[in-house]
Amino acid sequence: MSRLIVVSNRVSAPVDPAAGSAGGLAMALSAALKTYDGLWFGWSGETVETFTGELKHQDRAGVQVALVDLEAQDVEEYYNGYANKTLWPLFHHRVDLSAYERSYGEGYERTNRRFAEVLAPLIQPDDVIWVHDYHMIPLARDLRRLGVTNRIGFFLHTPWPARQLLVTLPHHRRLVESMFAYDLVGFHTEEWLDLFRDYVVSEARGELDGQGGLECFGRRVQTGIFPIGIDVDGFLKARDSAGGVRTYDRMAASAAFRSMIVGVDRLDYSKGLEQRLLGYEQFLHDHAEQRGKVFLLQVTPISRDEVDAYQDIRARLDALAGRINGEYSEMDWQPIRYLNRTYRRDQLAGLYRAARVGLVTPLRDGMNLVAKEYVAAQNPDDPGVLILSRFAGAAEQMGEALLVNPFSREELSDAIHKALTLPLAERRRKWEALMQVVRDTDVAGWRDAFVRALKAAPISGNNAPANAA
Ligand code: GDG
Repeated sequence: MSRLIVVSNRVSAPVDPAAGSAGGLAMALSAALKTYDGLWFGWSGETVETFTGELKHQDRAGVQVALVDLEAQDVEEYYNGYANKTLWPLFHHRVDLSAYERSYGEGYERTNRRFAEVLAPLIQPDDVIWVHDYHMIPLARDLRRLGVTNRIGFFLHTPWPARQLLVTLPHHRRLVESMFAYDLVGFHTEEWLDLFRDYVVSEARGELDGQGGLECFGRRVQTGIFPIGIDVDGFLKARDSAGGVRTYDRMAASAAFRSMIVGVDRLDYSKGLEQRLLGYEQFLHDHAEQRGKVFLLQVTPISRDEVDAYQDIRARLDALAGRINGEYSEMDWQPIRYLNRTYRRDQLAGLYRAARVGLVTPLRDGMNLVAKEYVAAQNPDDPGVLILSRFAGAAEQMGEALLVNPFSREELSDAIHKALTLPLAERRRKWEALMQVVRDTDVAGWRDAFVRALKAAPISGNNAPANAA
């Protein structure tokens, strides 16, 4: 049996899986690595004066992990720079926020080369390599340059941007060309794959081969759609655990005679948090009869605080939540509870269950797992209603949610009102259809489908493994 090597910028294999704090993706990849006797490789999160390439090997509950430290300059240019200031905003259609500096591009290339140089000696002839996300797009090209001929797959967790926006990136062609060093490139949705194809065909003059493959730059790459999901059984267990039930009880008591609306998002401009608060404000304005009867609980852990754009949006959200609360609060009621902190997974599950409405309104999102978690946590006899942005990848599968355009505060207001007043029979019908989707697309199925497709991908001449049949 061939080994699986997972590569991602940060390695999230939990030290103590029983603690239940690791997300579904971390658990699913860890389980696969145990089955396939594999290895998880990435940045340690530590910085050093001078890059040495020295590997730190760890055994995390049976999962082998190999970590490498980066130089401060690498972190600044590759991680904070090119990955989070250039590609992340661009891939989320925020060209206005996408900052490009030559040093970022150089740092990105250099750091990926370093990752490749450290990883290559660990690779054995039969290994299958699975690279994750926008931090490491050129990695396969750099591994090929070092003579690695194994099967290498890439999965993008974010959206792929429209061609007209991607061309604003200096050296966009080089970035896309590097994706043709993979054997398989996967996206969450048909829409992201279509946009990728559009670039390849219209900008780079490539061709579709009619079998899910694309030919361009003298190479061929297989493509596929792999919608990610959650660990449904694990999440239900968390919901029904002592911590999950305690949180549910606490929140149900806190929401007595009131309906709770819940939002859970990293503090990120792609999540549409400002627009969400404005939509909720519009709802309070449009439906005076609902004031005092609902509240919005918004859990928003701080993320990427080193990047200016994140500090800006944080300040704007603080001001907005404060303004709305100042304007609408009563002595015994506050319309928004805005929390910049994280909770354990079992607490989140209990929280979702106690919420009458799940408000998931990103402006653009690769998939969005909160939508699936909210659905999974509901009580089948009395389920809440999911309001979902049509611009989340999840909307491609979750058409039974109340789909909204998050840029329209009136539409958000109408959807909140509809969700709060939807009859029980209709809530149940919607929930059953959505829960089926959540079950049909769980994270283990996603992982297995990708690995299967990678092993089955036709090998392009240049990449052919020495031992290919
Ligand atoms: C990227 C793509 C794609 C949030 N707050 C807490 C907490 N969370 C957990 C949620 C959920 C996860 O973080 C967030 O996942 P999302 O999918 O919503 O969003 P991103 O972080 O942007 O993820 C996205 C995903 O990759 C997978 O491919 O779906 O489109 O952007 O699981 O529950 N978890 C805990 N405490 C918190 O306070 N424990």
